[in-house]
Amino acid sequence: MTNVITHPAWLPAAAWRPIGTRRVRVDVPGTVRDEVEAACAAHGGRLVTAGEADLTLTLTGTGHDGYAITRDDRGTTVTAATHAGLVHGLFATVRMGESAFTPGPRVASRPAFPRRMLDHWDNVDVHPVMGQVERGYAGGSLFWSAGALRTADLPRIRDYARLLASVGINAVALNNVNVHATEARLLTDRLPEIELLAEPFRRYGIRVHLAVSFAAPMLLGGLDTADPLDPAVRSWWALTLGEVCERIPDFGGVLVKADSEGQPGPFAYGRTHADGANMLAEALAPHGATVHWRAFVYDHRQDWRDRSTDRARAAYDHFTPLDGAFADTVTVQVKHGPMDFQPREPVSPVLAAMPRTRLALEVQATQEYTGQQKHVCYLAPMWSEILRFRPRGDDGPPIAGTVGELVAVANTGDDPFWTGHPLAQANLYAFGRLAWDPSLTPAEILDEWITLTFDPDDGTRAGLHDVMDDSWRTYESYTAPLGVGFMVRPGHHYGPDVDGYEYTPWGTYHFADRDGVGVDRTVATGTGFAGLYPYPWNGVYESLTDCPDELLLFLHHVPYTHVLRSGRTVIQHIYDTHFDGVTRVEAARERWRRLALDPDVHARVAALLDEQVRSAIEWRDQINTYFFRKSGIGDTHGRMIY
Ligand code: GCW
Repeated sequence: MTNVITHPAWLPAAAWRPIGTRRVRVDVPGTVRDEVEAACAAHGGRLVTAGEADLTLTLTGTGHDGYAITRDDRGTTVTAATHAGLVHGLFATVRMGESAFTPGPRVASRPAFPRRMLDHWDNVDVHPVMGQVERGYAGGSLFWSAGALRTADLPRIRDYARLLASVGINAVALNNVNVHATEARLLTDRLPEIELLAEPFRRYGIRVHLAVSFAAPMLLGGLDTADPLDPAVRSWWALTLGEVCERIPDFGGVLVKADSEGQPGPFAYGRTHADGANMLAEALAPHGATVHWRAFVYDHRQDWRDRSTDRARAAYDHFTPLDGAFADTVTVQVKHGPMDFQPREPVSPVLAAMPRTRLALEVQATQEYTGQQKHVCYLAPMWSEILRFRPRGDDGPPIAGTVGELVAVANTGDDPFWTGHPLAQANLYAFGRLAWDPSLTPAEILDEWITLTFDPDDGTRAGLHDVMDDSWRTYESYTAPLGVGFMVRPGHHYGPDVDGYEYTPWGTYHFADRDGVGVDRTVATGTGFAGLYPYPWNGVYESLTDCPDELLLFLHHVPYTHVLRSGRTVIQHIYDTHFDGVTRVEAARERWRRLALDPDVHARVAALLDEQVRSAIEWRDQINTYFFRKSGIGDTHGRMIY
């Protein structure tokens, strides 16, 4: 059945009115002209081929995918060197609204990162545990349903591509990095499905990428090895990927999760991850396609009794010795934190330790650990903090100047609101905008999104900011404290379970006992993780007094009576933030009730806020009770702890 998207997110028809009511000239055929033609048909304007125009869109010169907009008495002109640049210039004009047509200073913009990529974790088959989309909280896949391509829904995929292009995204990986048997075949006999999917994305300047299994030569090619140095394996990849690139000339390349959580990889053959990645790069480079190789490699079968292994070190230990060994067309894709997309982690030390490797920063728009699109959690403040972090201190470059690309795990699906929680659309929007321009502030991006999506009056705008601006810190305040992470229910990862992962093989421990809590990752007495950072952060993180409060338990094991930089004890901080977090969610719910918005959006968010309040109370009570029982120390304010 074709699922109709009833809420077109931040590109409602009304947003096109300023363009669609005017005379517009587009000098090149293709998507830009089609968009303008549709806008004019809807709003009464005219697409002209010559003569006077209020708006002219034209290709000129050579270079990057940026654009320039000039506005004077004679009209507005958008210029770009590439068709993709003109698409971005068109959407920038939409964002500007009427002001695009009043004389003003020239606007010139180019993307900070040449590749701005979204990784879908979509399966072709319904996976028995993970479902259609791994960690998907927005309904089913936009691309596949129960084993089959959603061919009838290609128009919706086109709408989706348009939405992504409107925020500057230019690359999409279509399938899950955990590649199961059916999905492995997207490379070979199911390749026609990728050909079909590539078309709507191509229209908007977005290249498609595929997640592939490292064992594909065995799974698909009948070989008895996947050893990256074996000539038969190499030629299988060269032939297979050559065929893919022939059928899809703008194929972006492959994405690989290897030697991680059960996925096959080069370790089985005593080879390095550079050997594996370079083999694929060699096959793809002649066709202008690339390799994304994930650094998320760790031992997920760790003995919890083993205190010498620290999962937070794993990516660093595996990858930094290979700096300089990767081919030019390999991008090593690094999760933002050393563990796994927790609401609060230090920035991964890998990002500062591989200067001779092209790196991508990977963030998680899908809210696996941040409320699963049931809780309001606007993530731009987190991402912005990461991008602004300076691993070498104030004199060194920020992460935004250290990595070459930005990647987000997608939060979209066939839900009528695209993202399950309607307000989670802002995360997708913000990811694209930050990847284009990391100097934008989270509040200004949110403001853009609010304007485009709701066209609100001042009160509604302020209300949306109240509910969303600080929602990530609110989420942090009622979940695992002070950067210790996890404490979620094992498996699905929703809701609290303080000891859920404590005695498991996953390497995610908090070590709480009657005396204290936290992971000693110091060089002096712990796992040495703090020493993986350059100066000054190695010293800051090593020091119990200098370590930022929000990361204290990520880096140190301390008594409950330890006094934080804030002046509060750890135990009192836990109680205070958990009570406060619930109060803030309740206030957000009240604020929301008073907002006048589209009734469908209002009702959906209102229902989700009820769930968020319920869940926040559950978090508060389990965390507070757990630490009260462990420590025996009461709340100085005498509030109810069970
Ligand atoms: O956070 C974990 C998720 C897995 C995911 C993995 C990864 C795709 O729980 O579902 O697998 O990260 O990033 O590879």
